[in-house]
Amino acid sequence: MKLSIVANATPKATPLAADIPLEEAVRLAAEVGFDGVELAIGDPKGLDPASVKRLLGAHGLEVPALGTGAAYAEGLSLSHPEAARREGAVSRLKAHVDLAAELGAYVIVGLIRGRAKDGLGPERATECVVAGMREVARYAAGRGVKLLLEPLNRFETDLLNTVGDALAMAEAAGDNVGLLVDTFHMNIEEPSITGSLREAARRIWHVHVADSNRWAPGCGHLDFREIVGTLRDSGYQGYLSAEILHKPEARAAYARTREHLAPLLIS
Ligand code: LER
Ligand code: MN
Repeated sequence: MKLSIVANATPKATPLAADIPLEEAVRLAAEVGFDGVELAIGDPKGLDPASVKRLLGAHGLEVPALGTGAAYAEGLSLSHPEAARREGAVSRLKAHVDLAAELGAYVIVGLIRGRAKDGLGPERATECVVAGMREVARYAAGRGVKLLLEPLNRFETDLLNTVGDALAMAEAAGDNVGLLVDTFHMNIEEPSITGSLREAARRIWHVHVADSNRWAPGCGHLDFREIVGTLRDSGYQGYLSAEILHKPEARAAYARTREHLAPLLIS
C-alpha cells in the first residue's frame, strides 16, 4: 500500500485539501514522505497536463486519482433534472478522463453523480447515473482509464450511500468501474467498516482515509490498525489517500497523517 494526500489542482476545488497553490502542496507532500498526490480539480481545461506531469515527476510523486466533485457546485451532475446539465457532467468527466490518461490516474465519480432530491427522484436519478457512468466508462476504456464510484454519506447525497449499493452500480456500469471507499463515510453508513471492506474487496481500487471527525487519521476514534490490517489481508495494494480537513494547519495535517499510517503499512 502507498500513501497520498488530496491537493487542490484548481483553486478551492475541495475544502478537504489545503487552500494553497498546487506547487506548495506537492513540495510539502514530498517533504513529508508521501508517494502520491491526488488532484481535486474543477474544470480540467484550466490545467496543462504537461506541466502537472513535470511538477509531480520532479518530486518523484504519482497521481493516483482525480477528484471531480467541484462540478456539482457549478450545476453539473449525472442526475440533474435538465438533460443539458447531465450532458455537461458527462462531458466534464470525459475531460477528466483525457487528463487521467496522461497522468495514469483513476477518475472519481463522487458528488458529480448528483442528488435524487434535486428533482428526478431515486428511480429516475439512478437510471441517469447508470446511463452517464456507462457512457463515460466506455470512453474511458478506449483510453485505458478506470473510474471509481464513491459511496458518500447521507448528509452529502441521497444517491448511493453504502458500499453495497455502490458495488452493485459499479458492476452495472462497466468492467472498468471500481469502488473508492472513504473511511469517513463508512463510519456513518456501514454497520461494520471491516466487514464491508472484506465484502467489496474484489472491487475496491482506491481508499480515502480520514478520521471520524474528518481530521487526519489518528485525530478521531477510528481504528486504522484494524482498517489497514483488513485491507492488507484482502490483498489491497493501492493507495490510502488522505482526504482531510487541514486542521490545525496544512503541515501538521500532512505530518500527522504520515506519522499515524506509515507504521501500519510495514507491519
Ligand atoms: C469526496 O471524495 C468526498 O468524500 C466528499 O465527502 C466530499 O464532499
Ligand atoms: Mn472521499
